[in-house]
Amino acid sequence: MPEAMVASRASESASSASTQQVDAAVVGAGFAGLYLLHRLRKAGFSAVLLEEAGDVGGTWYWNRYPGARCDIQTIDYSYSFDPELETAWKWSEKYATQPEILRYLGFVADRYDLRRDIRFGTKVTSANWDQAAQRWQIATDNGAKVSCRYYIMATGCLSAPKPPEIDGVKEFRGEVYFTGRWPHDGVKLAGKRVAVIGTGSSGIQAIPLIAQEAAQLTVFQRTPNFALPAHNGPPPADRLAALEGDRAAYRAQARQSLAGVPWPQNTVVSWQLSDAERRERFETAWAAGDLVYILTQLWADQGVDVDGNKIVADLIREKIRGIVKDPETAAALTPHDHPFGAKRPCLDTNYYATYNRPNVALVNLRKEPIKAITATGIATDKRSFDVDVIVFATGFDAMTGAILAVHPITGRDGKALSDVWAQGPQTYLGLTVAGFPNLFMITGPGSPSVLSNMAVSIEQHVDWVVDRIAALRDAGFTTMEATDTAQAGWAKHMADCASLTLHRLANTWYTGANVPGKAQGVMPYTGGVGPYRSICDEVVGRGMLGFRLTGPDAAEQCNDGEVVRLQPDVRLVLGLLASLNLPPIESMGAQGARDFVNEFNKGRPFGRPVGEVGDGVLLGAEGPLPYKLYRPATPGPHRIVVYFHGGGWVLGDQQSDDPFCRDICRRTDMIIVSVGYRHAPEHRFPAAAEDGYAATRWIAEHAAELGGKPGPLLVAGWSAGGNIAAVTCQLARDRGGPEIAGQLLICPVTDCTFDRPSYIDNAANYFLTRGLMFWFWDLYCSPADRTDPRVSPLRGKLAGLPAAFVTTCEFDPLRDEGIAYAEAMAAAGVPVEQLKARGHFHSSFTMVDVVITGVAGRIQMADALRRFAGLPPEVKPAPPKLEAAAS
Ligand code: NA7
Repeated sequence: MPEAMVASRASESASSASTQQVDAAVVGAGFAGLYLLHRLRKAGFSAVLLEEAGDVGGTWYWNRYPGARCDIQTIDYSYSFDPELETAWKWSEKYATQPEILRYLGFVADRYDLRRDIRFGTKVTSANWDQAAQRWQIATDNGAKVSCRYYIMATGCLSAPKPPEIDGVKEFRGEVYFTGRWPHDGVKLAGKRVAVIGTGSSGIQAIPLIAQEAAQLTVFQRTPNFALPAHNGPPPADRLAALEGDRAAYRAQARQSLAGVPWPQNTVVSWQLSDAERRERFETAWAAGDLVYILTQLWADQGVDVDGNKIVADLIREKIRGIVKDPETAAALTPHDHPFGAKRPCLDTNYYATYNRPNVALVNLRKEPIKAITATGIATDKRSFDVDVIVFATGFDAMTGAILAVHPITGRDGKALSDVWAQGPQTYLGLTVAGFPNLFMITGPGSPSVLSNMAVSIEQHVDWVVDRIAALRDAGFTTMEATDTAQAGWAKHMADCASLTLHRLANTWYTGANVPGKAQGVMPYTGGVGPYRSICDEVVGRGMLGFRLTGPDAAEQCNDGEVVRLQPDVRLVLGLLASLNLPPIESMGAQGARDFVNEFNKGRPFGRPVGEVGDGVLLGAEGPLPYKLYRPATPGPHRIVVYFHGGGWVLGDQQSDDPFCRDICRRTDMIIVSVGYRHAPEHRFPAAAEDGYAATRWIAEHAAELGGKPGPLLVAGWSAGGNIAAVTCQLARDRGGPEIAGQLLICPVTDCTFDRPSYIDNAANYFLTRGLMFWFWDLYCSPADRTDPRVSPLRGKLAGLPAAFVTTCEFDPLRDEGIAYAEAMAAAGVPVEQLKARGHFHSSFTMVDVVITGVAGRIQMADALRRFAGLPPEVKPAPPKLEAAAS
């Protein structure tokens, strides 16, 4: 008998004595739970939804404090699964209030007749995986137990309020309220002295309204937060027109966007804009009253680069100072300890202006921490405040609390989820956990969740989960469980994504920092909604990669592996290149390929400003060669790095690696001279090698004229340029100078054999292909010459070379010859450091400001150059060190 039939019969007779048998049990009747129930039913599953509250609504059921609203525009914060539902409901405001959102969710529950399968007032007290039955057994505090095949947590991310962690709350004789558990019939504050503790989104929304009603309001602030005016009103006409003009396209764009709201991706970086242009963009964003807009539409580097972020943060600070009249209060309200957006920014209505009211005071807890709550109020270490009411707006045990705090969950072999997550949440895709078959989380830790428009993320998760379990059922499988490999791979990918954005630089509930003793780490997925969706789809496309599927009627299936091994931004770049369907570069002919590269380079971000960029001509092996010189903004003279560009001895020129030269110039505080050496096929081997050496000699001889410090040079190069740099060092040693203090070789060509594993593993899919390398070699060097150390330096004498830093990338055909060269030099007694960059491809480090995850590597390279020159490392705050690739 199908489980659905058993279930419907069982649910009719559900009583505390019997067990309700269903295919799926869902916990939580908020946005996620309601849509789940609808989708499960439509897919033919029997389901029950267990909800502690007395009605639907989830977070919108509990958070009834004054001023509670959504902070994503409500037309975006809505279901999109049913076009008829969309047109059946009209939002009255740009940011709907809690009562209106609650009405909407009630409307949805009625429209799809969901309440008949919801057990309200029912708290789950335990959930255990029953290995023999291959089912979850669930106990509740009200009514029948539940036995289900699939157990799905739709518990939300911010539903377990955090205890106040302040002594003496029980002593207080006045009224105490928590914003997250606000009384349904409201609270009368008129004529009362009120204290609010906490200035996150809840506090910031509630404070202006409480101030209007209370006789006196004292706000206790630990950390000031960035808040922007919501400019609430009716839904903006332009957004509404965009939605109604083409609803399907609007929603589709939201699903592919980074934050789940259909704004285009910004490509202009801050230093491409003048001060006036930046201010204009900022004022537009300030007036727009939209968090996602200001977080994504100003300039592309604001969320990923501290310098780009500081510009917007400073402009907001200026606004705060402009609104708050008392300078001391303004200073206390101004955030300084985190980048804008790294902690959840808030949307407000008259928040800062509220502090100009005579009945409002701010207590800066950084200057006078709370000592205790007393019978009559709050005592700091300096003063006592007598109050009638204390409002705790102190937040939640976010993301994990919502799942762990609900009840004990025990998986396979009696493993408790709380133990498995003791050091922080471990998940695969944020949806599943190894060791917990058929357990799913909607917007769990490891998914974009709170960094996205929840409505969009929820629909994607629910669709993915329900589609998967329906497909399993149809294929005869009964269980699905993430593998340890897949889960560990996801943790690595999460960490890679976290190094992309600035979220890691703030102590927030995103990282668990708001709960004493909680394991720390960025919990939501920072790689974006669109990329996340494509990864989930890829898991399916690759045969449920990373899942073990079992069932009595089917042979076990497990395609084990890690779904993303590339760095997140490298994955995006390669995806974009693949989508362009370009013909192979080697099919374009030398001139065609050069034109293509020039055109391609026009689309990349400009390099960052340096002190000066100039052009000149030097003497190469057989005549003049152009060069480009990058000078730091600091007073000279500076050490000089001779740089050789990439391009397979065929493509590129002295300015084709412009952003990289600027980056290294800024980070090393050295002059970079990028040499325009001769190219094949017009000038074949050994033209490039001899030019490299001759140019280095010329630069050494003219160092003072170039503004350089006397003393040894440094050489650097990427790809074929790395080859020329390596060869130059050998020639300089053998031909009596010039003196070279160190060599930086980035993905260098070092040898003429093509059968190392990296040439085979990375032959086709990572932009620099084996075919392209063959073509470069053919144009530059005849087979008979290829073992000459001037093109295969690995075959030369290696003792006595300058100290080296060798960078290789995991997904690069040249990886293994770079490593071989580093190892061979080290064996010959040369001081060598290696960076084996995991998840990177051949162009990762020269795609400055595109491959953001390359920053850490570029810092390491710049530090190496400075070390070779006897200078201390660069002083900027460094992101975490790049980890070596597993061999
Ligand atoms: P948040 O954003 O976590 O804010 C909580 C606030 O309470 C924050 O200002 C905290 O300061 C403060 N806090 C927490 N504990 C204490 C103690 N013990 N003493 C003093 N101050 C304290 O929660 P919200 O409810 O406002 O918002 C949650 C999310 O809901 C929001 O981001 C939106 O996504 C919707 P801290 O910053 O930790 O120093």
